[in-house]
Amino acid sequence: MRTFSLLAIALLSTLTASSPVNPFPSLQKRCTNSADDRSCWGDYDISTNYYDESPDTGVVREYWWEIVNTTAAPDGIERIILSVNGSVPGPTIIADWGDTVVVHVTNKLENNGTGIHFHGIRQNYTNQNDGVPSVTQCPIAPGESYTYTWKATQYGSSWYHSHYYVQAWDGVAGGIQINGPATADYDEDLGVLFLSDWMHETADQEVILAELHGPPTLNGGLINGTNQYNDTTTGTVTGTRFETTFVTGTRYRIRLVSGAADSHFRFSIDNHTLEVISADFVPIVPYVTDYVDISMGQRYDVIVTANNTVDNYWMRATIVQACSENDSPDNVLGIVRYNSTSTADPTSTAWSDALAVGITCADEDVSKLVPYVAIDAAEDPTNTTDFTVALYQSGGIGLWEMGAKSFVNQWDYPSLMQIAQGNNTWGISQNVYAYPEANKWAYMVIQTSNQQPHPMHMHGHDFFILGQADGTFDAATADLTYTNPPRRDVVMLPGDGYVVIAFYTDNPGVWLMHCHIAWHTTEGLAIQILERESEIPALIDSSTINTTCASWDNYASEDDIVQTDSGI
Ligand SMILES: *[C@@H]1O[C@H](CO)[C@@H](O)[C@H](O)[C@H]1NC(C)=O
Ligand SMILES: *[C@@H]1O[C@H](CO)[C@@H](O)[C@H](O)[C@H]1NC(C)=O
Ligand SMILES: *[C@@H]1O[C@H](CO)[C@@H](O)[C@H](O)[C@H]1NC(C)=O
Ligand SMILES: *[C@@H]1O[C@H](CO)[C@@H](O)[C@H](O)[C@H]1NC(C)=O
Ligand SMILES: *[C@@H]1O[C@H](CO)[C@@H](O)[C@H](O)[C@H]1NC(C)=O
Ligand SMILES: *[C@@H]1O[C@H](CO)[C@@H](O)[C@H](O)[C@H]1NC(C)=O
Ligand SMILES: *[C@@H]1O[C@H](CO)[C@@H](O)[C@H](O)[C@H]1NC(C)=O
Ligand SMILES: *[C@@H]1O[C@H](CO)[C@@H](O)[C@H](O)[C@H]1NC(C)=O
Ligand SMILES: *[C@@H]1O[C@H](CO)[C@@H](O)[C@H](O)[C@H]1NC(C)=O
Ligand SMILES: *[C@@H]1O[C@H](CO)[C@@H](O)[C@H](O)[C@H]1NC(C)=O
Ligand SMILES: *[C@@H]1O[C@H](CO)[C@@H](O)[C@H](O)[C@H]1NC(C)=O
Ligand SMILES: *[C@@H]1O[C@H](CO)[C@@H](O)[C@H](O)[C@H]1NC(C)=O
Ligand SMILES: [Cu+2]
Repeated sequence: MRTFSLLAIALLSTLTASSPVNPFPSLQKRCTNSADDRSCWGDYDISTNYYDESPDTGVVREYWWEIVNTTAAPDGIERIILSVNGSVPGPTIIADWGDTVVVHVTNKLENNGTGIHFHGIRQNYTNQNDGVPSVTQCPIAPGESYTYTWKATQYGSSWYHSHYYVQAWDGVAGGIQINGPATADYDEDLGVLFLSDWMHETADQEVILAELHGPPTLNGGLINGTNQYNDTTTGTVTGTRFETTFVTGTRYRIRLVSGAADSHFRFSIDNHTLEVISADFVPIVPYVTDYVDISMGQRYDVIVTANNTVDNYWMRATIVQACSENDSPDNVLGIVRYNSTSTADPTSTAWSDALAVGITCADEDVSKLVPYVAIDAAEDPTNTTDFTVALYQSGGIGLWEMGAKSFVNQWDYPSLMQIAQGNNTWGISQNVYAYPEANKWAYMVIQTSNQQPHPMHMHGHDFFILGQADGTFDAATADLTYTNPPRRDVVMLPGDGYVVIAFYTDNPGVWLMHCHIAWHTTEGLAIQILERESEIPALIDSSTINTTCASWDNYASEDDIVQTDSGI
């Protein structure tokens, strides 16, 4: 396996060998990325296998962020938000493939710890920068700072978010854009378009309702941090829509990122098709569609050609009601204008099916998500673990489990500290699954007999989706694909169904795997993958773990902080 693109190697060596004018072959750019050749990227290109190699630009992109408690009215209704530097979404991280990203985070909150996770980022041998309080660090105490450093070995679109309690859904989240090659050409990159659901109470109020009564009804959604809200009891419409202007003939790349707490979106633009070029961080063979279904934590990069009549068109992030309650599911709208001086609302009609009536919350069909760099998964089921996702009640609170137990890890004793101390006594609720050997395949069969679908996210890896279906998994009859299956970092576990995924043990660390529904993360739907434990101590800076934890312990004891959730 790991079939590195032989074509690219061959091409490169041919070019460098037959290039007498350049005395520095390693500096020779094979080609220049341009609107009409997005497949190339200097000495690398779209066929480079980025699990094996990535450029080394030497460029460092450095950010200084403050996590602050403020108020905002993204849909015209003011409420408390917690955020990076006061905006929702926070500042976008923009880097090139092969750059190093450094983020200095200062916790300016009064009453919460924090920690920033860079979703989908592989953190190749940099587990300690994964930003998960209770797993890779203690929470950053109020007044304290923490520096995250990682290399962009992948390219594409994603987001970062707090992994402390439900802070991400009070606003501590923002986009990540890593420039690199693409599987189709476009003229202009509009950047990350951040899709979120929204509530007028804070997420930490909503999560308590979720625990006691099940998922609460949310109030709407935002497109890149803004939208209108129509209070149907009073008829008052507040807020402003996201707008963008198209110039006829231009091909736009839009990086769709779902940062929703508990909503599955069907995204579309009236009268415009979407050419989908990547799923999460994985470039795919392009396909054209009227709409794309995007679940929590997922990303799709799409190219939209401005080839329609000069007019105004709705952009829709319809909330699919089959898996969550929302009082404005059809009102998550933005506007595409060809005429920038127009201020009228569009009168355009949705594509049939774009309003998502009567559909289930499902992923784009696996048959469409064909990775451009083809990699096969080995057919070797010796390391298969079976997981059953289930809901149960405990002390009047709903908890989810997928491992031995509903997940709980301690903020003040993160897994990496436990590993650094050589303490191999894992508690049952820590749901630790050990993969000690390097460069082996591991398989997971995740099954549920509950009707609720779950977007399952793995840290530290793209996994391979071998199977995804309704019903009960049966090894004898299941239709599993090992030949270039879809790879990504969030997959929807269908309600009353299963997924079979594989990953390759090429990244030592302790990696969380969890459901990305905000409430379910808090309610324990998670496990830890303990990968190549013997190699982890050499990779960690235990002095940073110790000082972060010492500050946290001080704060927690002075302020009587009691951890009531899963720790993630
Ligand atoms: C990941 O890290 C390992 C260890 O430092 C290194 O050998 C490998 O080249 C890295 N992979 C990529 C794609 O940069
Ligand atoms: C965020 O705020 C910090 C502190 O004020 C400032 O130094 C930094 O430039 C801001 N960053 C962005 C991206 O706005
Ligand atoms: C944010 O401010 C509000 C109002 O002052 C306060 O009640 C809340 O505890 C603060 N939240 C955090 C996380 O500091
Ligand atoms: C975080 O702050 C919110 C107020 O903004 C508060 O309700 C919540 O209890 C705090 N949670 C933790 C775990 O510190
Ligand atoms: C969305 O907002 C982010 C953060 O402000 C910004 O970087 C990005 O360009 C915006 N996206 C679009 C499509 O306007
Ligand atoms: C707001 O909702 C009311 C009641 O459903 C509806 O009559 C009205 O047209 C809506 N306003 C806008 C601007 O969509
Ligand atoms: C836009 O799409 C609608 C519904 O699909 C169709 O009826 C209409 O003719 C289209 N308009 C244009 C200008 O293409
Ligand atoms: C617009 O461009 C898309 C993508 O190239 C194409 O599928 C579609 O047919 C074009 N529509 C029109 C009205 O030309
Ligand atoms: C653009 O919109 C303005 C304001 O509605 C209008 O006066 C103008 O005629 C429009 N231009 C075109 C080319 O449609
Ligand atoms: C070892 O780890 C377990 C689980 O986190 C914990 O309960 C125990 O106290 C730890 N032992 C020591 C000696 O720290
Ligand atoms: C697979 O499982 C066996 C038995 O638990 C274990 O010995 C082996 O090391 C595992 N392989 C990997 C990749 O960790
Ligand atoms: C971190 O703390 C542990 C336990 O107190 C101690 O054994 C270790 O030496 C400390 N490491 C560093 C680098 O300070
Ligand atoms: Cu879930």
